[in-house]
Amino acid sequence: MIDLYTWTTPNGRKASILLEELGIDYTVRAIDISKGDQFAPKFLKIAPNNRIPAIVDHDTGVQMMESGAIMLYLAEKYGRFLPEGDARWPAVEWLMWQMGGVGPMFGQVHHFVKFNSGKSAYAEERYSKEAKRLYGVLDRRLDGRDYIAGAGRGEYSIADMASWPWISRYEWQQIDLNEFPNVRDWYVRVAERPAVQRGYQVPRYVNDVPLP
Ligand SMILES: N[C@@H](CCC(=O)N[C@@H](CS)C(=O)NCC(=O)O)C(=O)O
Repeated sequence: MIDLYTWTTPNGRKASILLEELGIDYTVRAIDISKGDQFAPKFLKIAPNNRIPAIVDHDTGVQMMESGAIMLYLAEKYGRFLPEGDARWPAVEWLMWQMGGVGPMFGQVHHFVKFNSGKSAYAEERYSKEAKRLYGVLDRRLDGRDYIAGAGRGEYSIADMASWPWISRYEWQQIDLNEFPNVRDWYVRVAERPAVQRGYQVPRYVNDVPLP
């Protein structure tokens, strides 16, 4: 049995969407980061960086922070959503692209543009420009493909599950998805998956999955 420590954020939803896709039993432990639950000493023992998501796998004794590591761990453990052979490393590559680019940069857009608008024109411009650039990179990657990684037109994988929850906040980022048609079509394709719909509402309902 796996315990998932999470909240209603893109990084949290990455893990809950994967667990829903895997169809395994797991226990949700809500860490309300708006109330400071992430700083509780008990949580710190599991997640030394004070961030969600984190998991404890009671089958193996593994406890882990960092959403990218959690996704790799679960995909490997259950043998799903990480392509085999030549397609494996591109999936890891695009997972790392999300971890190093999309997550940190979009996070700054949310901070400066959505929640602190008017405080720093420089930061708003810098991070919005970088977010748009990353949308462009993803749009080009998805040209002629249904999914980010995998052979041929692609195979749904943890690379998609990692980026999708960040793209789901396109309104916060003031992005018109119609400017990035390949991203828009992929976003809707992934949004239609029942497991994605369920995982989005963990640990609780905030809003319906946004649709362009
Ligand atoms: N690189 C980490 C980032 C995790 C992260 O930033 N989580 C946010 C929510 S999306 C958080 O816990 N924030 C709490 C805080 O800022 O104190 C991961 O991918 O797991």
